[in-house]
Amino acid sequence: MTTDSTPIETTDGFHLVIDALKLNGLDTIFTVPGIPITDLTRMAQAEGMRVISFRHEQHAGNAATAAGFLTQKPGIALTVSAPGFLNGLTALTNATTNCFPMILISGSSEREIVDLQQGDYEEMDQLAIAKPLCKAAFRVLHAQDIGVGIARAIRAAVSGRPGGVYLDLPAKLFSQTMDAAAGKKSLIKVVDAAPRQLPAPESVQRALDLLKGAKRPLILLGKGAAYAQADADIRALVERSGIPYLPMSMAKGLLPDTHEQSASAARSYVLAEADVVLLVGARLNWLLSHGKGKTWGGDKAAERQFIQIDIAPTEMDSNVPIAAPLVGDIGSCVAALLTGMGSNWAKPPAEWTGAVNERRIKNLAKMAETLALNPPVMNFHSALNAIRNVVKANPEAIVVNEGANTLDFARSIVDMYLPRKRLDVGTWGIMGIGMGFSVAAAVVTGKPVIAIEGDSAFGFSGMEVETICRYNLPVCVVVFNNNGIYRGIDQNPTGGPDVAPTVFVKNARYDLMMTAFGGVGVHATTPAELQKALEEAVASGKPTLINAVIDETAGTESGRITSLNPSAGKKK
Ligand code: ADP
Ligand code: TPW
Ligand code: MG
Repeated sequence: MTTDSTPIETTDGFHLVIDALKLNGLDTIFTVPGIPITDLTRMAQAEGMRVISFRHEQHAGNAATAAGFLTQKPGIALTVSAPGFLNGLTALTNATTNCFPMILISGSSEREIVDLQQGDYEEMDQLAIAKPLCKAAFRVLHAQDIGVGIARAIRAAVSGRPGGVYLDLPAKLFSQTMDAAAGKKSLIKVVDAAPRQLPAPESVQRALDLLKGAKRPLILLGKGAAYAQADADIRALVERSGIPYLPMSMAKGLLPDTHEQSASAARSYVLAEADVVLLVGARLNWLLSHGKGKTWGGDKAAERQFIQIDIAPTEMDSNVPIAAPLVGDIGSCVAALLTGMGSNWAKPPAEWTGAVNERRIKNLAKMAETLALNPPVMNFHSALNAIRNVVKANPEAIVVNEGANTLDFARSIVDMYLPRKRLDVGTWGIMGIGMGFSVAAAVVTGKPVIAIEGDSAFGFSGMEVETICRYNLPVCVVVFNNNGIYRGIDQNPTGGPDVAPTVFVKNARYDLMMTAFGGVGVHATTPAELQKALEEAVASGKPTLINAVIDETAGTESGRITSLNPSAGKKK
């Protein structure tokens, strides 16, 4: 019973949002504050949440995306209305494209005014705009529905194929009040947010039969396999089957890249020659040449058969026929394959594994020779060799990587030893993930982060070095400074005063951007200087930026995806 002297305890929209997130173990928000969410960020911090404030929403969104990949919990990005929301959309869409779980929460203006287009502050029909760009989109209009809204957002983000979810929270919602006890009751603690999905026994048998009959089998691990956190079983599948495997870039480290069954150094050979390919959380999209054509051996492609493990049934046959679809979560599917294989599974013919191994050893020796060269001007190889040494000595460090040549060379040169230690441009090949991913990796794991960045790539999120300094994060950014996009040597054919579109200010000092905010800046012109600075950064955990001067003539146009660029390769 209440009397006048004991007022009913109330809660409001702000607190219900915070309580709903916390109830579901979501304890970190990546954001840029402003109307109408400034108080939400303040109150979240007051309630013990980690609130990481960025300089631009795209990077807050990217941070949430990386957090989702690393933790299997949706990363939370929070933005203001219209422009802030739009700035967050690239990350939301990128998360969805990569099948990583994240929730973009944006404040929005008054529905009544927006819908009549009466010119509200930051007026925009955000829900309609977000819908085609994400896996699911919801709007909450009443405080008592906040619990449901957040529960639905969490389930949509992490169940089935993970993805980005948009949650629209109009300004008015935050100040709505309701009885505190009823508010508490309205919240939902999501039970089993990403339920296991067991594969059908007959699908498992079909896959095993196909694998058993293979003469030249190959396992292809994708970033879905890294996300699934079924590390021990995936390793057991590779080792017990004796099948050579190829990791896609973010699957590197699921088994150490130095593993003798890794076929990375014989990639073109195994893709062209394999007769049965087992895809584990990898799509046959452009990154795998759609499963056909020259990469896959041209005419030989017609005889090849695929087994595909994926949680999304509609992924099957998306590019080429899948002979044995295995639909379910990777953990359950791999476990079922292991059970079916038993203990005396016959290893693949020695003719095949021997041929793969021979090429692997030959190519690794060739690479070692190239890496040992120390040309007078540092190039991609000699600089990456220094980083490769440091990662080898610090396998727990997380590598973030973007650029064109800087990406392609780092992917093949820097070995990874542990799962989920490599974050990069992903399915889109998007520039701008660098600092957002780095901040998230440092915040959610506490481990050292090494960001290997093309000078162009770095520019997309460079202002976030202030964020890195502000939170004193153990991030070392290495800018591969070759004076431009791909190379620094293009000329303006007219001879006019403007430089060529791919060329930047020569000999720029990116290291000074870090010292401007109190971090450590190093100008490195030799691999020895680079290695020493990186070792110190990893050991000290101090925010560091190494300006690594790279031969401006060394790169190639579009790195290794010249085939997608109509002008690539043409001599200018
Ligand atoms: P990569 O770029 O490394 O080749 P992709 O992003 O193309 O990888 O493929 C990842 C695939 O993994 C997606 O098709 C996605 O549906 C799938 N996936 C993600 N998580 C799981 C999971 N837990 N179980 C099964 N499949 C998953
Ligand atoms: C959002 C197009 C692909 S790679 C790249 C651009 C601009 C930069 C390459 O130069 P960088 O690397 O980083 O200096 P390097 O080592 O070759 O010199 N906008 C977005 N995404 C993409 N992918 C581009 C543009 C692009
Ligand atoms: Mg460059």
